[in-house]
Amino acid sequence: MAIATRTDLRNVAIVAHVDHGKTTLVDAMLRQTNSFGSHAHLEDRIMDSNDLEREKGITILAKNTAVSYDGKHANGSPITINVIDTPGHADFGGEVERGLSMVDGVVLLVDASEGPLPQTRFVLRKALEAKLPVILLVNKTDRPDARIDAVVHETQDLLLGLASDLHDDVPDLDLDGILDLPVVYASGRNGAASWNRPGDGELPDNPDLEPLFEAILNHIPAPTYDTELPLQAHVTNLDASPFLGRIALLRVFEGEIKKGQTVAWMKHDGTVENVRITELLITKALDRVPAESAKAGDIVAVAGIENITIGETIADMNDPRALPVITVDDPAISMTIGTNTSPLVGKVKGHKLTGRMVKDRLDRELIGNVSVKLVDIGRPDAWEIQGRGELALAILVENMRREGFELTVGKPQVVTRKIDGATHEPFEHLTIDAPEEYLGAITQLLAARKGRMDGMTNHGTGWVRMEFIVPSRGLIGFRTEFLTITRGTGIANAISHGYGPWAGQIITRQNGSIVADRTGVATPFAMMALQERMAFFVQPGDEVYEGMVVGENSRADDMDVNVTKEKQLNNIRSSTSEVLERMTPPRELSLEECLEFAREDECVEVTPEKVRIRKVELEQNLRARAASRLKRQNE
Ligand SMILES: Nc1nc2c(ncn2[C@@H]2O[C@H](COP(=O)(O)OP(=O)(O)OP(=O)(O)O)[C@@H](O)[C@H]2O)c(=O)[nH]1
Ligand SMILES: [Mg+2]
Repeated sequence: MAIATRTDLRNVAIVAHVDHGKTTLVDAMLRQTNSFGSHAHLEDRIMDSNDLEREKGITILAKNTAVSYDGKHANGSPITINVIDTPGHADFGGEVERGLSMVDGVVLLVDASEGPLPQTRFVLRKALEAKLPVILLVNKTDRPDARIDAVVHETQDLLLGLASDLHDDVPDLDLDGILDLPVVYASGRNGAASWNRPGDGELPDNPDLEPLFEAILNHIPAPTYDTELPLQAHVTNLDASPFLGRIALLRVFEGEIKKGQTVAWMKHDGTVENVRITELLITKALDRVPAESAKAGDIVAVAGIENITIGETIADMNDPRALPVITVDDPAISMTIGTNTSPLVGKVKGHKLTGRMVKDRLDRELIGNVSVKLVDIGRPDAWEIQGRGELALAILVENMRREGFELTVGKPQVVTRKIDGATHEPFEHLTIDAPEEYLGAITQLLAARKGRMDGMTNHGTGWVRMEFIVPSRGLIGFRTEFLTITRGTGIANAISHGYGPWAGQIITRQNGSIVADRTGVATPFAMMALQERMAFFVQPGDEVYEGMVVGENSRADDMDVNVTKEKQLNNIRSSTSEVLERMTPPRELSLEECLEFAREDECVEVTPEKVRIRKVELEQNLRARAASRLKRQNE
């Protein structure tokens, strides 16, 4: 065995809780290594390249970039740093786990004001499990509410806690090494970093990111490999290009891979197929450029292997050796996705309507997205899809909608398990930051959702941090209500807390639905008469159908109404425009809000133009009969 080191290379992932500034920091790293040339115009958060990411302002997919560093810590020859930007939102945890499988160390960002939050814990735990060295970067030191010293201590406590937790599972964990963690202070948005702690709310005393690069070069080990071993590369991510078709991102662990070479593709099912590498690409800043070969340590993309998936191995054809599979946490939330079965289906030409199209699209999602699962529920037109959280599933639906699909989407449910004969459900660890005055209301809200308080700290700033263990089910539809009771000020974050016994019935919505009792067009006259008693989701002129939910009742029960009535309701003659002026504008629900709002007997109709909530059973008579049957059963 002869071990060699790639001193010209580092592979590092940037990990953190959502919004702590990862993507913005990567911008600064790209800019300061002149990765764009002098002419290129650089937008903010350049790595958040897909439409939904830009719209929502969050990272959804882990992505890699490569910068070439030849500053003063490079000792004369440039060093390539592959940087993986990961998403911070808990629903995309699978992306982080996959990102970690490509790198030799992580930069852990922690917001100088918010401190470590649930996803910080999650990513840090994953990094420690993978025995990756950690650099702590306290970010946004410029925030006026920064509390830098306290945040460093909280992070060290978290690290210590996790390390002792992990001690049993990972016996050879290097505790001293972990606790001796380098701390860099930065304001990523200003591209400034320093080893010296700035005052709270101040910029670091150094104008560039040199200390961060220094930390990466000194604390993230250069990739090593065994010069006698054959090619072994792991598929860690997938992409597609209109010209090259499927692209697989590989981390090469041993040996060398060449363009034109025939390699062994070692599949999940245990079979091995010989394939030719028709195109080999390396990443330079934001582009992929053709290359002739790549060596152990490199992160490269290969094209031309049509059905390759994440976690598979590319190996030497004469001596194929598989790498371990990449595992991700199990899904907790499921929902059904099927063809659109509403009477308004297919109103616009060119939409994707058939079960076959839906199924093909879902199958394709499975290939690129390791954190979702597809379950056959024995229907030709609907399937169950499982994912880490509501948002992850909502994003899939949103993407399909933009691709032209019409769908019926069921209410999100939790994925239960039978453990020793008893039903268990997933729980979440929920962390809440909110002004003190809302403490009572928040505790009440969570009690109703079967949450159990697990700790409370008062920062002494008028804000409190509360921690709860709560069934994942209790968090469906939680956000809207939480924001209402805290007047938009509260911050809530949840991560998976494993499975526990079923917590019993949870009532998440107090108000009933207003349901259209016939097909037609909503009229101002009908709506005027009803608006006292409800909040509408539709406006005059909108098409409605029997069984469609058109609003929220101010009382607890459902109510069927005629919103299409044409007759004027009073003696005073008023023009339509006058009536419209006196009407309360409808509440416009986004896709996510619709999914949150829907009850068990409701589902969501999704088309590229509109999202509507509807009853699963559209016909009023059948619904009434089912309801009275249920009532009799409960008596
Ligand atoms: N005050 C301050 N704000 C910053 C700094 N860096 C980033 N921000 C802001 O923080 C917000 C989140 O930044 P992002 O870079 O998208 O954060 P992220 O960690 O990539 O977020 P996710 O990928 O969704 O987890 C943006 O509004 C940034 O403008 C900083 O150094 N100081
Ligand atoms: Mg980001």
